[in-house]
Amino acid sequence: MVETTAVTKLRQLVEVSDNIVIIPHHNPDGDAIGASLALCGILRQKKKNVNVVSPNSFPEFLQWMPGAKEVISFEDESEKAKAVLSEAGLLFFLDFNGLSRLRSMESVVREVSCMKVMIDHHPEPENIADVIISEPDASATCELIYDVIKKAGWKELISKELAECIYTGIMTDTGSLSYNSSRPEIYHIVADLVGIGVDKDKVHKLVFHSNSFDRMRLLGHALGQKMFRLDDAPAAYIELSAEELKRFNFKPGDSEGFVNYPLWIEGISVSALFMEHPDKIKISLRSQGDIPVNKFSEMYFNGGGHLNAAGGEFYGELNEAVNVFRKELPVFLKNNL
Ligand SMILES: [Mn+2]
Repeated sequence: MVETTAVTKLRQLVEVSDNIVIIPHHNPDGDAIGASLALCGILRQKKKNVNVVSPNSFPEFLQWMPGAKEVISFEDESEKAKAVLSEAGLLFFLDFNGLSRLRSMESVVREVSCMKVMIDHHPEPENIADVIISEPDASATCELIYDVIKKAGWKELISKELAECIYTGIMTDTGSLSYNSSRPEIYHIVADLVGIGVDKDKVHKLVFHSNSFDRMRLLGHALGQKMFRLDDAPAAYIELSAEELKRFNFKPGDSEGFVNYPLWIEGISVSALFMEHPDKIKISLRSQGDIPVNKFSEMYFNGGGHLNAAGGEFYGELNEAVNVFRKELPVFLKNNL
């Protein structure tokens, strides 16, 4: 859990700062947005001028959260974002640990000279902040945000709405507590949040029962036509070409979770999703047990991430990326298990 000394420093920085900017990673997910909006809601009650500036926009299924409509997207409103950043007295980096995760916003943030706090749960943090709260064992950044709020003495400021933001991050980063959630702490936090009034069934519906017709059809196509398994490794993968994405009116976020499905097959321990983008092939990897897909992604796909969940990129043709996976994964598994 979060060290009290770090929280004390964080609280002191908040006390002396009026303009605070909270920054989630590029393509923010439920955890990044949930943590950002929860912290934003708390700090506004502390009478601070707080803005959330995201590198780009985030999906519709997270827009119900309090304050979501006021999040400034750097990609869409860069002048406004730059103005807010230039006046910042304190920055929070939430749910990422390297400035490259900000993509096109990185250079602007590097120029901001104020104090910075990072709260994150990804491995191998970079030294990008004055206060670094980095807990790779935590299920979600929202778990850490809850602990920070509690230890800072702000717990009574957590409304039902803010508790639902925190719950969303825990729910989305653990697949509704189905993975990466074996430590008892997380259940104590969920119990507290439900005690505050979180309607967990409502949150589940808002986040997961909000698929577009196109997305459901793309999922059907992916599983029915484009999922394959390896003969010489307990692995399966899905590949989707640019043409297929176009055919199903692909929007960012539509493929969220697709990579998990091959793991539902008996005997499959490694899963991959390959998607052809205009300038590169994007790869998501998942595994079960001790298989380090982050290491595999570092070696072959210019990426990294968690032991059981990693991402990467490949510069070349879709079939070349798939062939690297088919050829190298069996060797990798022999050498790493
Ligand atoms: Mn996260």
